[in-house]
Amino acid sequence: MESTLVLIKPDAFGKNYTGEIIKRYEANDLKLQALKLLKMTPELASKHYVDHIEKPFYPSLVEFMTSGPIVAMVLAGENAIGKVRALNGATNPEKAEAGTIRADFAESVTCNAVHASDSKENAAREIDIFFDKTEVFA
Ligand code: IDP
Ligand code: MG
Repeated sequence: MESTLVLIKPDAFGKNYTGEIIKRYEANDLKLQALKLLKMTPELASKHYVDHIEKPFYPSLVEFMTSGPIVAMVLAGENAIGKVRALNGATNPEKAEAGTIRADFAESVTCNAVHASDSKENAAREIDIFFDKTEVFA
């Protein structure tokens, strides 16, 4: 069993897509192990997006990610990391496969509805950023 960290970003949360997005994960045999609503701070963003700090889009990414509440969750299941990224679709919604979450709900390459961990190492690191051990029900 694998676990992954998913964020529903401020654009999707603000448009009431949270329930529909979680429904898609659950319908694909992914199990919620943790769930919370929070506001990302610039400090939290710099930890979560540590690999992107030097990128030209980083300031606009932080502005967006701190613009409203987000939903953080841990999802578990067989091949959870790859499965969630496939359900989410490509980073740029214009390139996202039909039927994926980003194709259906994302606005732009920055405001793209969801985040998901991209490796086991990053999943463990990101879960630790958002959740205390006592908040994860494995
Ligand atoms: P991912 O979320 O699909 O893993 P990453 O390359 O890790 O994509 O980028 C992190 C986030 O940064 C993206 O989800 C998106 O919100 C934003 N982002 C990525 N590339 C660009 C870009 O070229 N322009 C603007 N924002 C971007
Ligand atoms: Mg990424």
